[in-house]
Amino acid sequence: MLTVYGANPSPYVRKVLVALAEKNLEYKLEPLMPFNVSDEFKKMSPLGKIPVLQDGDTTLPDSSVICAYLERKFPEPALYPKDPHAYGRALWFEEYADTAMVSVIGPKIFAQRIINPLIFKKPCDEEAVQKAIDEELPPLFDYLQGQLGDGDGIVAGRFSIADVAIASPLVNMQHARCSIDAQRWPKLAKHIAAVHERPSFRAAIEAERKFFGG
Ligand SMILES: N[C@@H](CCC(=O)N[C@@H](CS)C(=O)NCC(=O)O)C(=O)O
Repeated sequence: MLTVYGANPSPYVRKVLVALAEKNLEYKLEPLMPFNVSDEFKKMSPLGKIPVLQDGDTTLPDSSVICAYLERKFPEPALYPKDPHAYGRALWFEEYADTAMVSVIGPKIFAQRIINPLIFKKPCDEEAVQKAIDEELPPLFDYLQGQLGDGDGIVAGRFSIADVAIASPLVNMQHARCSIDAQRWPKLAKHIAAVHERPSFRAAIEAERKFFGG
């Protein structure tokens, strides 16, 4: 049995759960919040971060590492393009989402509006949130919209890990009552809505409603 350690609303945990679902793999989610983690957990995840995957004797932290491992061990259905050019681009979009997108949407929007009040009982700095929405999101979305062609995915028109990674933090953005302005970024809004409609994302989002008590 594959076991994932983590919390549903993490964009990185969600990326792994969606990849598992896309590959029709069964798994168990061991709930773990990444605050004041135990020394025991740090043996699995030396940086103290979630997600971690356990597969028999194999224990791996980091969502990108886990997704690459799953692809190698369970190649079909493929989440990474075979063609070297497309493969490189898929890795680039995964990195773009994990770093540039999460660094704005995670701490500056989702943590402010949801995690602070819900978990830390701290108020949201709405001015800082609005500044991130007005100044930091638009260049990220401009770039993605410019990269989208036709088809089901941002890379070579086929759904891939790139779409999973990009769409994942955008779920956090929605939880934080912020959506992609479809007038300004119509192609991106349409693409993300379609990705979020996939059974893999729907199941993840449904599990998160339970996490938030919805
Ligand atoms: N590169 C890592 C990042 C994981 C990460 O930063 N996870 C956050 C939760 S969303 C975490 O565990 N933060 C706790 C910490 O930084 O101590 C991945 O892709 O899995």
